[in-house]
Parts: sequence; structure tokens; C-alpha cells
Amino acid sequence: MHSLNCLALLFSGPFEPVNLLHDASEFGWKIDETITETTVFVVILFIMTVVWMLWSVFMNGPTHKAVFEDGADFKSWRWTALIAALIFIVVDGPLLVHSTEFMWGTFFDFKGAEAKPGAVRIEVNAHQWAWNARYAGPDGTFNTADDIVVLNDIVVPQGAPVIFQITSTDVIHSFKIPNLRMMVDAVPGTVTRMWFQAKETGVFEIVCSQHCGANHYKMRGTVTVLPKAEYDRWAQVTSVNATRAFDSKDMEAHWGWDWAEHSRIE
Ligand SMILES: [Cu+2]
Repeated sequence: MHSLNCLALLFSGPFEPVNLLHDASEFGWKIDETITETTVFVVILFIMTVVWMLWSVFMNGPTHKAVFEDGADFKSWRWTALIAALIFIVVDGPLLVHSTEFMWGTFFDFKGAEAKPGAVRIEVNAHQWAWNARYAGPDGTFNTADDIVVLNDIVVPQGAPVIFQITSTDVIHSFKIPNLRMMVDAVPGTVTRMWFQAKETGVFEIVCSQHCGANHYKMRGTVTVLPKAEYDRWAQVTSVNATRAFDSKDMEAHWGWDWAEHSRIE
């Protein structure tokens, strides 16, 4: 990987691919590295193709006698298969291995993330055109009086996994936090999941990345990453306020679900 990253330096900053926002997450480098690796391979293949084409142009001048080939003979098949196999082994093979390792080892490891101390669980309900988010509160159970419910303004602690379960009440949206290198679609009738761990504090933008209607462009929010102690204080105060404001008859406000062990609501 080291040589690949050195090559990437030629056309981007160290480990930060061109045009990507600053990476504020613990594991975002795995996404960036996959993008860098893909870009390096694409550039190498592009240069090889251009050199090959230029070579054909300059070596085959007016004096060269053209030979017709329909490409159906064994020799052509053999060359095609060989080049395809080479590209698969050299380019797709490592990409497949690395990305699979990153996905199953980190990004799909919800059990591991939830087991870590201080992990925060958040339910997100997307709708035209805003993000509602619900925290279970001190009792650890969703849809009770002490739940914290926020609109477009999610607060999380630094250095702990934050696990989201996401759904939508109307159309398909996509919950994306570019600085934290995470995105997942919000699909009506289904609960999708994603998690990240912020390595630094700050305010980062949430955007909807599926065109979801006339005001899609307005569907933005923020994730504020606070130091752990500050987050705990915020959660405590906000939950007390939420408990006071709780109205058991306001059915529209009770949209939460039991935290799902798997990704679908039955
Ligand atoms: Cu949307």
C-alpha cells in the first residue's frame, strides 16, 4: 500500500484524495484509501492505454500493410482472456480484498461497535425535508418519556461509536455526513444502519444525497461532536427537559421503534 500512497502524492495530498472534505472520523481513512487505490489504478490503466494507442498510431504509418482480423480466432481469444485476467488479478483483486476487509472488519461490524463502552444509539426518521433524531435517554429504551428528540441538530461524543438506525416516512432519502465518511439510504418501511466514530470535535454537515422532492436542497442538518464530558452534560440536561415536555397524547411525536438487532422492522 505504501507505494500506492506515494504514487497518490503525485496528484493529491498525502492520504486525502482530491476533492474530498476533511476526514474527521476514526475509520474514514479506509474509505479514502479505497478511493485513492482506485484512482491510482485508473490513472495507470489510462496512461498504459494512451501509450498503446500512440504506439499504434506512430508505428503504423502509410507504408504499413494492414492485416484484417475478425477477433474470433483462438489467438485473439487467448490475448483477450489474458489481459482481462491480468486486470482482474492486479486491479480488481486487491480492491475486492481491501474493501471486503474494510466492510466486514469495520463498517458492518455493528455488534463490535455497540459493545464498545460509551456507544451511542440514535434513531433517525427522515421526511420531506428534515431529519428527526431520537436518543433512548437514561433508561436505554426508545419511545419512552425520557427520549431526547432533536430536529436537524444531532449531538454526539468524540471517540465513541455512534450507531444510527434510519428510516423514512415518505420517500427515499439518503443520510450523508461527508466529513465522517458515512452515508446510507433512508427507505420507507425499512430500517437501515450505519455507524462512525469521530476522532475530533467540530460541527459537520448532514446532507440528503437522494433527490427527494422540491426542497431536497434544503434538507440539511448538523452533527456536533463534543468532548465526552460535555456530551454527557448535554444529554442529561436535554433528557430532563424532554421528560418535562413529554405529552403522551401527542401521537405524532411517538415515531420511535424498538432498537432492532438486525436491519429490518418486521
Ligand atoms: Cu431527502
